[in-house]
Amino acid sequence: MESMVARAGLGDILEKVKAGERLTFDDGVRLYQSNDILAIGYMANLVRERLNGDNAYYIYNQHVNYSNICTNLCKFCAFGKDKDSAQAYEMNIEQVKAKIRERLDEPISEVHVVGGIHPDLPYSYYLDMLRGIKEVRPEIHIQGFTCVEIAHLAELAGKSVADTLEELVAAGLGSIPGGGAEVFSPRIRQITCEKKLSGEGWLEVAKTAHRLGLKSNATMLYGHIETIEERVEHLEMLRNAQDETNGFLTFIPLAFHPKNTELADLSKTTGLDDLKNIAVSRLFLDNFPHIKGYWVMIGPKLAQVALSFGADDMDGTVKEELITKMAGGETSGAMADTELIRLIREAGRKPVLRDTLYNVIEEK
Ligand code: V47
Repeated sequence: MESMVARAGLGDILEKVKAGERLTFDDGVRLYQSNDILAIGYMANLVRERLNGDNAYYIYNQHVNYSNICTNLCKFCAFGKDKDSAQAYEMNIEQVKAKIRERLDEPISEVHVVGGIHPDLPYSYYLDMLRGIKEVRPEIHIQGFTCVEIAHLAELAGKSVADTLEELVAAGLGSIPGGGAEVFSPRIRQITCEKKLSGEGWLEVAKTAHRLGLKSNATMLYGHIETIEERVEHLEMLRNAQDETNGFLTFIPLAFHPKNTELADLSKTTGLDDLKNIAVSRLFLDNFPHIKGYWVMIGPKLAQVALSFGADDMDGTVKEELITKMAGGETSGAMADTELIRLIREAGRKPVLRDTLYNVIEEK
């Protein structure tokens, strides 16, 4: 394998990886430029096994998308709708509670709660939603509201991000999912999501949460109009933030799905680019404990292969995910825990049922 990496012209990077040395911006660019996926994957797997051994994590979870009404209307998103759209919806608190009640007989440990930037739901709605979920299922961990939503809630509340987060935590918030990061580059944001919180703003919310002791995830939406340099810059900004606060748990590369978006003329991502994003992020983000191969976005088959290319987590049972589904995702929906276990075992890894914070619930 090592001679293969050398033949791919990546021998110097392999030396750094073996020595546990940090990769530079240029190393990141070279990795993305190479199509030698086995060489890149071999190196990413070294890091994956150093950090997580043979463990492949999954979670018993549920998604609740409380509303698709959004004022940002990003060009890459098929989920967000204008308030006046015929497809717009919003759940009231009782409807959210009913969603949680529907699945009380399943061993769900986490609910992933995200929506859009709603123009007129009051701040109290969000606090009541958290309290309502906890009323129905007190022990559930609520991973909710992207950094973009948190910044919006702070504005609604007329409070600082820190004070707002403290109130959300008191109402039941457990941690923050990784959405809304997209690509931090101002060029990309200007073209695709002009109204959205800036990259710096996103990072500031995440770091504020970390300083309060909250954990969060991070994502990158790849496969649209971003350059390789913009990808590496995004990863570098995350790595720097993690050096400061050490509050990120997982990085999730998100494969762009073009259908029903304003970028619908672009192609879907390829398997090679999906695996490369997993592997390069594993190599570059040396201070992130976990990399997720999110089966909803890359499909269960590739998510299984990703377990040998840097990923150590597959996400979970999910069910009723709408963001990918609206953008033409073919595999969104539910996955049985038994199927996740089968995929992991067949990949030669050890299935580990985790909670949101990566405490082990059961080794299978
Ligand atoms: O913020 C929007 C992205 C994100 C599209 O933290 C799209 O564990 C692909 O962040 N094609 C939401 N992606 C999903 C997300 C997530 C999912 C699962 C687990 C976690 C976690 C986070 O999806 C959005 C946006 O970046 N997105 N539109 C699209 N057409």
